[in-house]
Amino acid sequence: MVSKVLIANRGEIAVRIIRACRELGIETVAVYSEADRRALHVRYADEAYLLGPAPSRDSYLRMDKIMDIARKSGADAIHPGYGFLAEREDFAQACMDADITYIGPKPSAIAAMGDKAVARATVIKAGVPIVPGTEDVGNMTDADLLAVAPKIGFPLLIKATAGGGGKGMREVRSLEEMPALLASARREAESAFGDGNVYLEKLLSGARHIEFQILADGKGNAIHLGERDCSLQRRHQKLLEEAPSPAMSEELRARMGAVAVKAAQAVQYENAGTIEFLLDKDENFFFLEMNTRLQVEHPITEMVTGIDIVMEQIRIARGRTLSYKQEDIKLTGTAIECRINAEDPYNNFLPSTGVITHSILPTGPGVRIDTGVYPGFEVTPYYDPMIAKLIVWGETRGQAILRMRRALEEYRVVGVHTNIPFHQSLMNSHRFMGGQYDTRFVEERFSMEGQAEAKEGFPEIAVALATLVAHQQTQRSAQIVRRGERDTSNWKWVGRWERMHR
Ligand code: MV4
Repeated sequence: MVSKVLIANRGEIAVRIIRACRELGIETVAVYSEADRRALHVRYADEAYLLGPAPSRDSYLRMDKIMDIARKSGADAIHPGYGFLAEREDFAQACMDADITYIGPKPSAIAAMGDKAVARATVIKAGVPIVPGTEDVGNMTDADLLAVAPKIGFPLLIKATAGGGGKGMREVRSLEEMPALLASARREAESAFGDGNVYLEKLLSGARHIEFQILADGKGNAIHLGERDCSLQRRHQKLLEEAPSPAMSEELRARMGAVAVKAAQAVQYENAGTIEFLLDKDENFFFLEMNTRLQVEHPITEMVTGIDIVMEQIRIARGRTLSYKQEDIKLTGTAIECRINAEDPYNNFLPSTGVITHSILPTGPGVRIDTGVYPGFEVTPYYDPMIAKLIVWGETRGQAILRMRRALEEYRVVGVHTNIPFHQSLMNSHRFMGGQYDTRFVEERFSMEGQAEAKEGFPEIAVALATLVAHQQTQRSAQIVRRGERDTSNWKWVGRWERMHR
C-alpha cells in the first residue's frame, strides 16, 4: 500500500516527489535537518520531522532516525530520491523488514548493480557489451591488476568497485605509474564508499556518455524511455544534459535501448533505473554502470516523452503493471537541462553560500524550473551546491537552444554566485550548437579559470570585463538590443542549421 510517503531527501528532488504525491492524493512526510528548517520541502509536506544537526551524517544519512520517523508518522512508503540513502541496499532492506514499501528496486538489484565488478560480470552473462577491462568479480589485488593491465592496454582507468560517478577514478598512462595510482584510488574509494576495491577499464577517449531511462514493473514488463546525453561533466559532476542525444539515430536508439532493457532484466529490475553507456564515434557502445534510483536529470525524459516518471515509480510500488508498452513511447522535440549551482564559475567553481535575497525565475512556453530555494532561503555549505534545474523544451534542438538562452538571460539570483554565465557561454558555443561534443569537451574547452585569472591577476582587465558584462546584462535586461540584428540572426541561424541537419 502507498498512502503516506516519507521523502528521505531534501531540496528540489524532495519538492518534486511531494508534487507527484499530492497529485495522486497521497499524504507526505518530510524530514529535515536544522539547516533546512525553513526549506521548501518542509513547507510543502503535510507533516515534517526534524532529523538533527545540519551535517548529512547527522541527518539525511541517519537511517535509524528516518525509520523511526516513518514508524512514528505512520508512513507506509519511503521514496529515497537520489544521493543520501538512495542505492543503499541496507536501507531498502530496512524498509522491507519494517513492512514499509520502498519506492525503488529490490535490495538484491541494488546490491548486484552497486558492486561495479559484479554488475559487469552480470551483464556480460546477459550478452551486454562492456568496456574492455578486468572481468574478474571479487577483490583483485594490486599484483593481479598490474599483471592484467598490459593486456588491457594504456591509457586505462582505475575505477572503484563500490561506487560510480568518478570517485576513486584514476587515469593510468603507463605501468610504471600504476602502483601509486592504485594506492591513491584505493584510499579515495575507501574513504568515499568504505570499500577500497578497484577494477580496470580501457580508457575510451572522445566517447559520449549516453544513459537510457528504464521502467520495469517486476511483472516481466520492462521498457526504455529513450536516452539522455550526459557527456558535459566537470570533475565528474554533470552540468548539462539533453534528450535526445544529437549523436543518436532511430536505429541506434533501438539497438542500445534493447540492450539497456536486457541489462535491467539481468537483475530482475523493478521500478525506475538508468543504464549508462559509453558511445564511440563509430557507434560502438559499451555498458558502464546501472544507477538503481531516480536520476537528477529525469525531467528531460519527462519533457520529450510526456511521462511523469515519479508517478510511474509510485504506480509500480503500488503493484500496478506498467502504464505503457515499448511501442507507446514516442520522443517529441528536444529538452535541455542546465544544473544551476551556487558556485562561482570565475573562481574555479568554488561553492558560494549565503542568503538568496532576490530571484527572478524564467517561465513561458516550454520552460520548467525544479528548485528547492526561494528569496530568503540560506544556501549552506552542508549539501550539494545545486539549487535548481532549468529545463527547456523545443520542437527542435535549435529552438531548445534559443529558448535556453532566453531563459538563462531572464534567470536572476541575488545573494549567491551561480554558474549561469557558464551555461550561457555553453549555449553560445558553436561546438555545442552543432552537437559536436564528447566527454572531454568541458575539461578541454570550458575552463573559465582564464577569465578568473583576468579577474584576479590583472584588476584592470577584470574591471573592463566586469564593465562589459554589466553593460551587456543591462542592455539585455532593458531589452535594448538591436532587434533586427539579434532576432533575424537567431532565426536565420536556426533555419540554416536545421536545413543542414535534416
Ligand atoms: C569512462 C570514460 C572513458 N572510458 N570509462 C564514469 C563516471 C562518470 N562520471 C564518467 N565516467 C567515464 N567513464 C572509460 N572506460 C569516460 C567517462 C566520462 C568522463 C570522464 C572524464 C571526464 C568527463 C567525463 C564525462 C562523462 C563520462
